[in-house]
Amino acid sequence: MGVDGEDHQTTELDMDKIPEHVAIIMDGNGRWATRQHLPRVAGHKAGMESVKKVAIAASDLGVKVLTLYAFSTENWKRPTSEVSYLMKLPIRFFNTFVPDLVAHNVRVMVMGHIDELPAGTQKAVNQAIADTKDCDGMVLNFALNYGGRDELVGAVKALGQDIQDGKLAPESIDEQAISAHLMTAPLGKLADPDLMIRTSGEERISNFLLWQIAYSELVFVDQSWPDFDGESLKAAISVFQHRHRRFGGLVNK
Ligand code: V07
Repeated sequence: MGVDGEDHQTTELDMDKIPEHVAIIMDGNGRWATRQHLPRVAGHKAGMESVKKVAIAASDLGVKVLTLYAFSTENWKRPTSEVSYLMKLPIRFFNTFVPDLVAHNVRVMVMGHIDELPAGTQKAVNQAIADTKDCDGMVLNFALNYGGRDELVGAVKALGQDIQDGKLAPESIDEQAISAHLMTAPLGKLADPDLMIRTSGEERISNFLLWQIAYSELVFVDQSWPDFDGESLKAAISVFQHRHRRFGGLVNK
C-alpha cells in the first residue's frame, strides 16, 4: 500500500535506459490455476490475457522487441488435452487481439518449428504475421515450438551444408556466422535480449534462448505469469536499470 492509500506500485524508470529486447519465460500458468482449484487450461487462458496486457505495456515503454516463450519443443510431452488447448491459443489470440496490436503499431513475429503445428494454428500464426507486417513499432516475437539446443543444431547443420557446398571455409566460421543461422537472425542487431525475465520463482533457462543470452541480465520474479502485469514489467526493468552491465569487460555498449 502506497502513501497515497492506493494499492498500486509506482516504479520510477529511467526512460533513456529501457532495455531494447526483453525476453520472458511465462511460467506458472498451471500452478496459478491449481492454486484456485481450476483446470490447468484456465491458467493458460489467463496467461494469454497477461500476454496482451504486458505486450501493450512493453510497447508503451519503448521496448523494441518482446520475445515470449509460448511453447517449447518439450511441451509435446504434456497430456494431449492440454497440448490441444495450447495449440488453439494462437487462434484465439489472433481472433481477439490482432486489431489491438495494429492500433499499437506492434508487429508479430514467430520463431520455432511452425510447420509441425496443426494446420489451423499455422494459419492463425501466419495471419497474425501478415496482418501486422507493416507495423514498424515493437516486435512481439513468439517462440513457438522452439528449443534453444534444437536451434543450435539447426545452425550447425546449415553451416555444415554451406561448407559441403563450397560456400564457406571452416576457418571463416565466427560468432557472426553462427548468429546469422539462428532463428533470431531476422531481428538483426536486436537479436540478443538485454533482459530475460522468468516468472513463478524458478531460476532456470529451460532450453529457451541459449546463445543469445550470453550477456543478458536475468531477473527472476516470484509472481505467476497470469499475475504478471505492466507494473511487474516496470519493476523488472527497474531491477535491470540498477545492474551494472559489463559485457565480459570487453565492450561498453
Ligand atoms: C500461449 C498463453 C501465454 C502463457 C503461456 C502458455 C500459453 C499467445 C500465443 C501466440 C503464439 C503465436 C502467435 C500468436 C499468439 C500462444 C501458445 C500458448 C502455444 F502468432 N499465448 N500463447 N501460443 N499461452
